[in-house]
Amino acid sequence: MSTYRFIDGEGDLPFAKIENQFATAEISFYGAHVTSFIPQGEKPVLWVSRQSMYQYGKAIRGGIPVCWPWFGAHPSDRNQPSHGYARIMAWPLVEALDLPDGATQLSFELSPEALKQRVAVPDFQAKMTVTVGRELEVKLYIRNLGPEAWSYTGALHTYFNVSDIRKVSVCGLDGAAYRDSLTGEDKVQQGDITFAGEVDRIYRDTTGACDIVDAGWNRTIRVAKRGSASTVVWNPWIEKSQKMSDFGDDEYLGMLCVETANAGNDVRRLAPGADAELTTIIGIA
Ligand code: TA6
Repeated sequence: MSTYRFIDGEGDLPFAKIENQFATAEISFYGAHVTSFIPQGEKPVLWVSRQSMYQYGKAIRGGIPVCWPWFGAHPSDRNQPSHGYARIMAWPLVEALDLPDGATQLSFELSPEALKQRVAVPDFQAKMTVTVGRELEVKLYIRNLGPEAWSYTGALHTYFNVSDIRKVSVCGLDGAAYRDSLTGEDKVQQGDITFAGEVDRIYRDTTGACDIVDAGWNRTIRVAKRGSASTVVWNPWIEKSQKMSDFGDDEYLGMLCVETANAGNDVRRLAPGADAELTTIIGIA
């Protein structure tokens, strides 16, 4: 029996549901968006807002939105959507595998023609591969099929489920330089990251794993990565939560974003024919 099946989920969007010996998971074809990862015997690892919308044109609020081909605001066109188009477009399934080790692997590809209708981009291949096993591995693979070099930014903008953000710390970024997106200032991280207000930071030259230590649930989530030299940490806290219609006023308490990114000065530039990956590997430590 296969470890995956396809259903019409929230908002009648097509979803893949995965259940194997290691975990359960859910992936929306809309955005190639992982919305759930629950290792056997564990609490959900990913967070999704109770107020999330599931409709074309609006990103699902939570899980792992794919931000590409830019992170944040478009560099020159204010009319373009925040965090690019990948998370608000359909990604057809191209492969579904039950792997020999018992894990499940699904792959999705974005249509270059569909993206070109929205923004000027060269020929490219964009493939999302999600592997659900003891860990969750999510890989964005990009290949430049155009005749010119091409630069992009992006992120796997992961929302993690936590007991109470006030009891959580992020370890592994001590000493890292970061841009504070709230003030525009450049600073250096002193010790572990803790939370007593809105935090929105892009940590530079960070290629290693970091740990989300949740004292409330006595759980540590490890976030490892490949193809990323920047890490974004975000909690909107009270005021910003109240401003987002797809985010409950008090939901900031139960979530934290630790994003595997190509953001800030971590711009990826591909020569013609070159390729790159942006991969996050998530597990319970
Ligand atoms: O990754 C942090 C961030 O860039 C924040 O500044 C905030 O805007 C967040 O992403 C969510 O952005 P969104 O467009 O999904 O509301």
